[in-house]
Amino acid sequence: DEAANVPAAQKSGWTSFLKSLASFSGDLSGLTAPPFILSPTSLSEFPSYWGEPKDLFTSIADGKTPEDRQLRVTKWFLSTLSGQFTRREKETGSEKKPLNPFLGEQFLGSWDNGELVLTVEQVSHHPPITAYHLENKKRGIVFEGNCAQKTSFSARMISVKQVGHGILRVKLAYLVTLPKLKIEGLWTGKPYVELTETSYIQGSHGLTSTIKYSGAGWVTGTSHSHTTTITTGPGGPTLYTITGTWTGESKFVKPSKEGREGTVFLDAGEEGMREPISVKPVEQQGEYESRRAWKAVADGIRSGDYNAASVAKGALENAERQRRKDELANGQQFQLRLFDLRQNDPEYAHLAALLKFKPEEEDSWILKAQ
Ligand code: HCR
Repeated sequence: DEAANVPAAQKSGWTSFLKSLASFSGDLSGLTAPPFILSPTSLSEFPSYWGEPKDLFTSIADGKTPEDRQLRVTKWFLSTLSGQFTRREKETGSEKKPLNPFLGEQFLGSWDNGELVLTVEQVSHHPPITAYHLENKKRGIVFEGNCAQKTSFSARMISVKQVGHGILRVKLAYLVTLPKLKIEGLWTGKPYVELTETSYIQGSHGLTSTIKYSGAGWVTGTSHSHTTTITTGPGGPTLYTITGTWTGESKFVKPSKEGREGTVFLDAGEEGMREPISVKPVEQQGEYESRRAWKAVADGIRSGDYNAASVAKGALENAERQRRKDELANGQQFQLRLFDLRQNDPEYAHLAALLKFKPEEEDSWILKAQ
């Protein structure tokens, strides 16, 4: 029985879901999936993974030199990956299909009693694009970005290209590009994520981190592996080489400066290094906040009342469709509440040029002044 992890009553639903995937490319959010694979969490919550290693994030501001800061930014980035890409599989046994945020959906929360604040808004519905802003004002550090996904299906797996970028600002600026992912394990009904190819962190001072991902059956044969180099620029001499897994330990290896070879750079599996975000209780949230807006759907999924979940989801989606129709009829355009669109963002263009990277899109979303 190949689909061993699929509940008996949902096996035929799963098979037709996989068939519909095979003939599909674009945005997965529209596909109806069988209940066992539905997640009660909206994609608008995912930017909280950037803030979970909160101490590593904030300590970027303690970096004394460009090199020291580049190491700290790289360490923070690597430490976010296991939350982003393996958390759900670890906690629930498989990756699941998140709720598709509605236009203007918000996710608001913080760490350290409001010192580190996350603001998220769904800035586009078709295609789905999420904008986020993570800031510790006291320490003068901001990470702001946007993300969208382009999915395609091949060789029994889903390939997800992340579109978008983040810019980290702390004295200088850092462009953070996002890795590609593959969703494997579909046939057995236990989807999980592996990262592939390369992502970069380009500092405005010139230093570049190049993170190469590999999985089981690849170079190292170990899943969730990476080899990261910090160079004086794209293709420049190597200052540090770091290798290991982004879910566990990474070490400095040759060539690395200052006799660091063999020492530990990061243990991403260390307990307590990632703290979940704090959000207001649902009753105190605003009407556009994710957990309030999706409550009935999430409750239905959690309690196994999929009928209630699907009725509530239909109601929300119909109301959204009606809003768009009304806006069209009244000649109005939806106004974002938290972010402003910045087309051809010059800061992004500058950093992308340093990286010698030809971006597909150059739009950014910037948090409105509050
Ligand atoms: C691909 C994915 C939705 C997008 C998720 C992203 C890329 C969102 C931005 C975050 O910063 C990082 C991130 C992590 C997730 O691993 C990734 C999700 C994994 C699965 C999900 C698909 C849309 C679900 C497909 C349905 C399958 C399980 C049948």
